Amino acid sequence: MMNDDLESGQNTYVAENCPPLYVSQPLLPDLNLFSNSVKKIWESKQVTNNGPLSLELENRLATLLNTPTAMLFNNGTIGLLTALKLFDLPAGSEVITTPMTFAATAHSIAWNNLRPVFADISEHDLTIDPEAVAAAITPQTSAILAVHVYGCICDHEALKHLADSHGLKLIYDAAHAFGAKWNNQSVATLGDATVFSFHATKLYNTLEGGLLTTPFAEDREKIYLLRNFGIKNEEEVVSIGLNGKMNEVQAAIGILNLDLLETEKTQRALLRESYRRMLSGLKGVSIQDVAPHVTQSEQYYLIRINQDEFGRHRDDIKAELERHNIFCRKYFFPLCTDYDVYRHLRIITKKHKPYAETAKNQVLCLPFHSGVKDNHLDIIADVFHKTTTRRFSARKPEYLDSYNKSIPCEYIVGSENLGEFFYKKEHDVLIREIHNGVKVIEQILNCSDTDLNSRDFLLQKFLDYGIPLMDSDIFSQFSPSMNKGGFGAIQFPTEFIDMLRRLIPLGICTAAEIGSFRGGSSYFMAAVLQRARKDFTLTIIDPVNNMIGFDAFKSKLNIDNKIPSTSENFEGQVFDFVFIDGAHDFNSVMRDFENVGKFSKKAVAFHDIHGHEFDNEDGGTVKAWGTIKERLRLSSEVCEYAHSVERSLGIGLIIHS
Ligand code: T4K
Repeated sequence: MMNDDLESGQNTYVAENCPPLYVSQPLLPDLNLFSNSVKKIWESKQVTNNGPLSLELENRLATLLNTPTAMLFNNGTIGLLTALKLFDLPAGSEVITTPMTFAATAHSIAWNNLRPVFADISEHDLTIDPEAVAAAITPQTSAILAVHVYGCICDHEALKHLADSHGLKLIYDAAHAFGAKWNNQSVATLGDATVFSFHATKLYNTLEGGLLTTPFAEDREKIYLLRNFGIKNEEEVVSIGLNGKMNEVQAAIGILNLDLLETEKTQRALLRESYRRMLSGLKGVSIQDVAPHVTQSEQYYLIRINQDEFGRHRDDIKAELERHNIFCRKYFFPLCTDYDVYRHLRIITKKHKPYAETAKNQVLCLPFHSGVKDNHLDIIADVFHKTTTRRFSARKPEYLDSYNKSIPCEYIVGSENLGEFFYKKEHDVLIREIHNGVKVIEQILNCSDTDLNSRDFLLQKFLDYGIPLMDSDIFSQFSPSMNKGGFGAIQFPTEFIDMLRRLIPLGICTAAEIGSFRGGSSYFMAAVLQRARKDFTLTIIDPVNNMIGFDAFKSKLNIDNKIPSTSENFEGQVFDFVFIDGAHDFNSVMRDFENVGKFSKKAVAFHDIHGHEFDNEDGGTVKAWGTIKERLRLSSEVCEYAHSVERSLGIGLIIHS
C-alpha cells in the first residue's frame, strides 16, 4: 500500500507488488478458437499471398468501415509507404506533415524520396494545424499527410479545402483512428487515401498489420500491384511494388478480434469516463477534448500536464507511476523534428513558438485497455492527487532555527551549520572514510587522460569516495555508496560528475566555492579540476567551519580555506569558475551571484536548482536560478544537470561564451 510521509521526507511510495500495467495491452482472441483457425490454415497449406482469410477479412473491413477499397497490409508503415506511392508524387516534392506523430509517418515520406515539411499542431487536440499547413505550402508541395493522432480527427474541412485549392493529395495516417467517425462519416473515406495500423498496441489488431483505404474502387488494382512487387501475372511486372501482404495467421487473428472489438470499446469508454472523473478539477491537468461531431476510436487516453500549474513535471508523474509498476508513455516525445535525421527542419507555425514544442513536454498517455482495474485507478488517482500538492520535503530541523537566531543574520550567507543534520558522527568511522577519500583523490590525481575523460571512471571514483547516509529515498539507488559516518559528497552523483566533465575542457585555473558544508564535494571537485590543470586552485568561502579532514586533503590539493568569510568579502574578485552552494534562500543566492558569481570568467554553477530541504519560502535557489538563467540565456550557454527522478537537487551551470 501507499505510504506517503511528506513532512518527514521518508520513503514516499512503496512499490506495489503487482504485475506491470502497460499503456497498451493486445486484444487477443480465445486461444482455442485461434488454434482451430490455425489448424484450418495448416490443413489448407495456404499460409500467405492473398489467402481466403485475408480476403474474408478485407471484405468484412470494407463493410465495417463503409469504404469501397480496403486493402490489408503486413503493417501500417508499409501501408503508408504504399499510400504515398499510389499518387506518383514528383520525386523530391514536399509533403506536409506533423512533428507530433510516430516515426513511421515522417519516415514513410522520406523513404519515398519525398521531403517532409513539418507544420505545427493545434492547441486544442494536437492534430495538425490547418493555419500552419497553409503557411507551409510552397510550389513544391505535392501532398498533406495528416495524422488523426490519439484518435482525434483532424480538421478535415479546412485541410480538404487547402488540398483542393492547391491541387494537393490529402492522405491520412489513421493508425490511431480505427472505427472513428467524423460527422457520422467513416474516417476511412475522408482523404484520398487513409492508412490504419493493426499493430498489437492498437485497439483492433492483427499482431502486426495495416489497412489502406480509399474512397475510390478503381484504386484497388494499383494498390494490389504495389503490395505484391508490381506482379500482374506470371510474366508481367508492371510497377515498382514491394511485399506488403498480410499472412493468413494475422488474418485469422483479425477475424476473431472483430468479435471482441465492441466489448473492448465499451470497456474503454467506461475507463475514459473514470479517468475523466478522476482527473477533472486537477489544476494543470488537461484531458483530451473530443469534438461533438467526432466518434472516438478509443485508442489512447491522452492527458497534458502543465508543470507551472500542476506543480510537478509530466516526467515526475510518469516516474512515480513506474514505481508502482504502471507504465505510461510520452507519445510523442521526442517530436520527429528532434530526431537527428530531421533536426535541421523547423516546425512551420503561425504562433510565436511552435505549440508542438510545448506539448511534447506535457503529453502523457495513460494505460488504456480493459486490463486497467479499479485497484490501478486507485493508485493512479493517489499518485496524481498527492503529487500535485507535494513539495520536496521542508524538513528543516528546529535546532537550526535556534542556531540561526544565535548568529547575526548577515553572517549567514554561506552554508548553515548542518553539523547534526546527517547521521551522527562516529569518530572511527569518520577517520576511516577520510582516509578512503584521500586515497580516491590520489587515484584521480594520478589517473590517465583516458580515465579523466571517462564518465564511467569519474562516476565510479565518486561512488568509491562515498555519500553520507541520507534517509531521503532519492538517494536510495546509490545506497551501496552511502556511508554511515557523515563524510563524503552530498551531491546527486551523475549531476555532479556531468558538471565536472563540462568544466574539464574549459581549463579552469581558479575557482571559488561559496558554501562548502563538510568539504566533501569541494575536495572531489578540486581533485578533478587539478588533474585537468595542475595549477588549479580552489578558494573555499564559508562563514562557518564545518569542514572535515581539511588538512589531510590539503596535503594533496591546492585548496585554500577562507573560512570564516562570505561572498561579500570577495566582492568583485574574478575567478574562472564560481560554484554557489551556500544558503539556499533567494536573497542569499542572488547576493552570492552579485558579489562573486557574476564576475566569473568562464563559468558559474548553482546547486539545488530544483529544490532542497533548506529552500526558504521566498523561492530559494529554484527562483534564483530561474532569474539568473533568464538573464544570461541569450549571451551564455545554460546547462541543467538534473538526474533525480524526484526533480530535487540539480545543478545549473552557465558557461560564458
Ligand atoms: N503512424 C502512427 C501515427 C503510429 O502511431 C504508428 C505506430 C504507425 C504509423 C506505424 O504503424 P505500424 O507499422 O506499427 O503498424 C508502438 C507500436 O509499435 C507502434 O505500432 C505504434 N504506432 C506506436 C505509437 O506504439 P512503441 O515503441 O511504443 O512500442 P512498445 O513495444 O514499447 O509497446 C508499447 C507498450 O505496449 C509496451 O510497453 C507494452 C505493450 N505491449 C507491446 C507489444 C508490442 C504489449 O503488451 N504487447 C506487445 O506485444 O511503439
